[in-house]
Amino acid sequence: MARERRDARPLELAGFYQDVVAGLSAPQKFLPPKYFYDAAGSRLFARICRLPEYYVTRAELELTRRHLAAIARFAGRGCQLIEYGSGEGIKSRLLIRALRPSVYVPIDISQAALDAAARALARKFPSLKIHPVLGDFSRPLQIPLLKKPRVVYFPGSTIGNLDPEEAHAFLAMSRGIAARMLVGVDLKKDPSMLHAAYNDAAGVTAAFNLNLLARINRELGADFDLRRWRHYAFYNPALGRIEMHLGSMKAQKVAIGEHRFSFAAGETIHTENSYKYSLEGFRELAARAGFGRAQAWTDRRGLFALHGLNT
Ligand code: AVJ
Repeated sequence: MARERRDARPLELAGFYQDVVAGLSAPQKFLPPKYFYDAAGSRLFARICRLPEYYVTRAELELTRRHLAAIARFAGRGCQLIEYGSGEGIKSRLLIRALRPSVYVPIDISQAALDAAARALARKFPSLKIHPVLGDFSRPLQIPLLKKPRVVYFPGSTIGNLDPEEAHAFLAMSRGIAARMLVGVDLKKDPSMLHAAYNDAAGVTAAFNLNLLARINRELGADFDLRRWRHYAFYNPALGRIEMHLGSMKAQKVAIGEHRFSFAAGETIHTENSYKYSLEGFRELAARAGFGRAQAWTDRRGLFALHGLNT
């Protein structure tokens, strides 16, 4: 017998609430980074992509333009293109123009972003079949499998949010639906350059990080006092990742629904990991996930890589 849900909250909100309570109940408190992207967070992320310190977006766009013909040859014309986190869709347009896929499946956690992107692409490419799917890569999804070859496109170094075991599982799962993958991966580099990219002078990344607490206040009725929290991001060279945290500037308590959470002065909530891989390191990860042949394209400065994985 199905247990009735007592609250009238939509399922999505219930999931958010449960994830927040679970994360803040762990010894090292954490929040899942997928919740950054409400309307305000998505706008802040779009601003991050334009920051002088945040080389990631420009480097990936440059390498995509530079190697577009080779990338299209790798993917194969007329393929089914499945894209995770389609977002603003500038790279998607480039890729679609070059690949001429017969079917395009954009996947995004934001219904608004998905609708806007699908509408814009339908106007640009009237003969392209578009099947948008609402969801995120952290859970298995119902993806319509309509045509071969199928290519999974996972740009933006979103895979960097996963730890290596999760990334391995995601690659292995994707191999089950597509023989080929195009994965954007941020490269290891000078730690001070990484540090600057996540500690921009204009404070946009700090606002992006803090918006997660504002969102919990807005949607879950919590009482985080944003003046008592500070953005804290650093490169952890042993683990090869940027870590973003929110630091509690004094001992304080926060109420969320029936729950009360205590924070010591200087305690942090870990909000995001952003893993960086050497070309070799990512190739090894892909090989362990069952991709036999691999090639990679990089931007001129060697900051970012697009890996073409083939089974
Ligand atoms: C969207 C996950 C690729 O890790 O660089 C940007 C998110 N966080 N600045 C990244 C992010 C802080 C971004 N990804």
